[in-house]
Amino acid sequence: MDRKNILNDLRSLLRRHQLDGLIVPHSDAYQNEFIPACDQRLEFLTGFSGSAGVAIILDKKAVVMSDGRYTLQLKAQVDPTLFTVADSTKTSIAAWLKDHAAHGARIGYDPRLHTPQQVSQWEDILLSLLDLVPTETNMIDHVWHDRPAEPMGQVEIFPLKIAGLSATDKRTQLAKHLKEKGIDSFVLTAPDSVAWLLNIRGNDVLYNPIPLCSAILNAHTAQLDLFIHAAKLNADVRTHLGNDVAVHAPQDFEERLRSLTGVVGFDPVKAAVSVTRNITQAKSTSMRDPCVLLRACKTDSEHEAMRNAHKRDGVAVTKFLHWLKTHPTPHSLNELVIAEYLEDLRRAHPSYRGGSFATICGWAANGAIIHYRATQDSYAVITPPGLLLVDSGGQYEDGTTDITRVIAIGAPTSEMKYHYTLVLKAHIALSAARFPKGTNGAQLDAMTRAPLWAQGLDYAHGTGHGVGCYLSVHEEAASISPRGTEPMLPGMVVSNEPGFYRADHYGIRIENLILCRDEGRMTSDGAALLSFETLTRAPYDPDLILKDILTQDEQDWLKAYHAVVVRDVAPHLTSDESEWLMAQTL
Ligand SMILES: [Mn+2]
Repeated sequence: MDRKNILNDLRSLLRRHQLDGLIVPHSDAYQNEFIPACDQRLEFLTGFSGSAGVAIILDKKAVVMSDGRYTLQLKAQVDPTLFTVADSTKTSIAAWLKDHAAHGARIGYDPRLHTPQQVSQWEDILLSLLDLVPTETNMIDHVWHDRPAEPMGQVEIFPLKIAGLSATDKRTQLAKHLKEKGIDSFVLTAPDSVAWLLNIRGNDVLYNPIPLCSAILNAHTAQLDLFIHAAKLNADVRTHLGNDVAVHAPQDFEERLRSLTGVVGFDPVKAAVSVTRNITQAKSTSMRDPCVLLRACKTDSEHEAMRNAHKRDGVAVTKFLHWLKTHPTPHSLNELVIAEYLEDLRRAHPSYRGGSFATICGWAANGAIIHYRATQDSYAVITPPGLLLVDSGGQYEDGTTDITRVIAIGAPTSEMKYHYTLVLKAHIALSAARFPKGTNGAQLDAMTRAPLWAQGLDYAHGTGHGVGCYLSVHEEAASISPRGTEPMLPGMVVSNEPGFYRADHYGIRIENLILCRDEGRMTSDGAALLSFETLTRAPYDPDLILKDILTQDEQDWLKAYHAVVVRDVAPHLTSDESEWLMAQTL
């Protein structure tokens, strides 16, 4: 594939459409985290395969920009004779256009791929300088002759015994909630929201069991228009969807939007500009996707399902840790081989459906790169002594997992142990926290960081994100981060993943998933007291723990956690593995 010819073709196409430039984002029409091959337009055009970024094509110049994580990858993948590269944390689409596009230039963009929030940011800066032109069709698709077909993964029913709430009940509840807010219908553009609402799962993209689709819920009738390729639905799924769900082709979505009347809600972070542009008769109003909070507070049966999935995942991870810690020749291993071994262990269980994201397996200095990913072209061989960081997760038919463990291979230094133990203290602080209802993510984040802050240490990422139940591994729930303004509520499942990174040396992150629960008693001020139940089941590396700097309470927590791991995991291990696991406690 000759990128120079593609770029020439694209530029002549733009000229024919009276456009002086084009914005090409990484995102797809659903703002998905993981996007199908047919929507990898940025990579097709530029060669850059990172998970975030944008290209801007002008007649004589072109740029590809992404954030600091991808500086090296941009240089390696992008042909410098065709594109310059830029750091999107230092410039922006609008700033770059302001500097490089001619005054009055007509710059095209596909309104299906950008949110109103993004476009209004450009307009704030560029409104009087140039013309931002939404294109009728996607310009890249016209020059992408061997573009892969859209995925047609079969939709599956998500069983009621796991969901705990029927799709009819969910729709009724949601419709009532919308009606109370004066909304006549709501446009759901996030596939994970539609999947949750209809108790269905799909097979269209890697790592996330969503069916690519969108929907419009009528708040008065609780009926739903579902826009999805009919080929994805078998007779059982059709029956499951029932008479209150009308199935339409995805290409009918925009026409249906144009026919809506009354007040129509949409989420400005998730819906595309094309959605708001097509709400022509109705009054559109922006609000948060109402599925988000309902989905975040999981049902009792989802909790039970997730507990079971985590026990299974714990067996795979514990077997993995045993293999790694007792490996006779660790120097024969590398990051890719290790990640594959873990994947094989998970795949051994029939309920496993695949990873929940691309495993981060980082040896030594690579562990300090927070979003590190080994590739066939670039990976490290294990050269003990040192630390290995493995952040991975699985999709099981009844739950999603996400776990990080750090493993010492060879003798760790006292500095490594000190840093590991401080991160462990932070991790235990959140696991063992009790707090009144109303406490938000930022407050919990500060509680978690306190043991690190006390020693002048910190980490440059959030402490926890929501996790779906056999859905997205990065789901909105009370985000435990300095920006987390939302209160933690009973039923939410979030990650607990503090870390410490010594650049060029090693990275430490310890991650479990935790479930927020109501303790059934009140604080002295009459607020419900909440706490967490840990779902993840896998030991920590005792070679990295300095017992002396743990308090008695922290040691007790560790003992109790380890006992639970042994109870749930040991029965599924070989006798060697089981003996090894028993010896992992302090
Ligand atoms: Mn995580």
